[in-house]
Amino acid sequence: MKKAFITGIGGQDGSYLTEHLLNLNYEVWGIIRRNSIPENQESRINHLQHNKNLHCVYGDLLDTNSIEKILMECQPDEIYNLAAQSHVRISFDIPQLTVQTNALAVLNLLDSYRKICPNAKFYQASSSEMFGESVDKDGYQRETTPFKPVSPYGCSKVFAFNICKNYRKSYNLPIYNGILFNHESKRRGSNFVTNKIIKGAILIKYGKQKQLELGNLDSYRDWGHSKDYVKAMHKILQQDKELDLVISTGDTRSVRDLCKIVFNKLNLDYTKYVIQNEKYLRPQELPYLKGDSQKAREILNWEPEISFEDMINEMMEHWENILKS
Ligand code: NAP
Ligand code: G4F
Repeated sequence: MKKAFITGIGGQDGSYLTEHLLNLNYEVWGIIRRNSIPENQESRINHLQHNKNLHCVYGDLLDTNSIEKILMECQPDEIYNLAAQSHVRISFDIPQLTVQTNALAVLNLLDSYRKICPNAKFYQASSSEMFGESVDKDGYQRETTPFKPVSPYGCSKVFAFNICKNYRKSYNLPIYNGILFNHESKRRGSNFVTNKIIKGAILIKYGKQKQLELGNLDSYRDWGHSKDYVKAMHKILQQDKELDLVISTGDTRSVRDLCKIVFNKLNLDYTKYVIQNEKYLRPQELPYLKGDSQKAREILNWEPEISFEDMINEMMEHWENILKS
């Protein structure tokens, strides 16, 4: 039985990855922070707690002792570093904590891993936010596109990406980067734009909210489903050769398009309800993301299975059920 250690197990991806690995007969270990919001654990991970192969323990990426204790006890075959301050706009409000968590703590984790279980394979949750304002001439971002990050979050993830590559080469460690484009689900935090729009539109439909305040409606994102993307994470670690791979759908839509689609499904005209509030704008915006995941599709034999339409329907049904109950 293989053992996996997941940081960020209580997050959107951590919870779907745990389900996936338990189904593949892994023993899964993960850390939950002391101050994690219990309601998030309730909707994401608690339904798995009865599984004897799951061990959720208290730990924090900023507390190296807690990490080393768990690594020594668990002795994992695979490590998935998914923990992060993952909100881009908030990274402008708390840049230091963002860098401590997303960059420095990755360096510390790599050192602990190198000391305690260097044979384990290591997955780093890298992000399309690293590309920032960089787009290839054909309108895509891919593995060879230069990084030009435009947020403290993006900068922190570029550091983590680079230090992972540096440790891989310097110490001959099996370290892999997945460069994932945006991915969503009903478990997405409701302050990310997809879930915020869907929840807001449904509250408006049922008369519980009058307007929806958003930031920039004219940025474009390549949105996939988290369930598909955690399968890619696992496939990346099954490769013999260490890799850095882009995972994306290859389609892009604007935030405005998303508003239109969601409100139309509820027979509402979004222009009557959506207003802009400056507090949701970012000091610097990443205007456009569209990923070319050709390399991953060939090497991993992976492709997204859940369509954008089905993902939006699933998320809408989720909020409608919550509201009805
Ligand atoms: P998420 O839902 O925000 O989950 C992040 C998890 O990290 C949360 O469970 C959080 O715990 C935990 N965490 C934060 N700080 C921590 C610390 N100091 N110690 C231990 N745990 C800590 O994010 P996600 O969408 O699942 O994303 C997973 C990873 O992929 C992140 O690294 C993110 O940056 C990256 N990524 C995401 C996307 C995407 O579109 N979703 C795309 C590319 C890359 P609490 O519950 O206690 O806050
Ligand atoms: O949903 P978002 O907050 O996601 P963003 O910034 O693209 O970051 C997500 O994807 C990254 C991968 O590229 C991950 F690395 C990261 O961890 C995170 O998961 O915003 C999407 C777009 C942005 O252009 C934003 O300006 O929506 C725009 N937006 C407009 N109004 C808004 C809002 N975003 C949020 N969160 N809230 C708004 O009111």
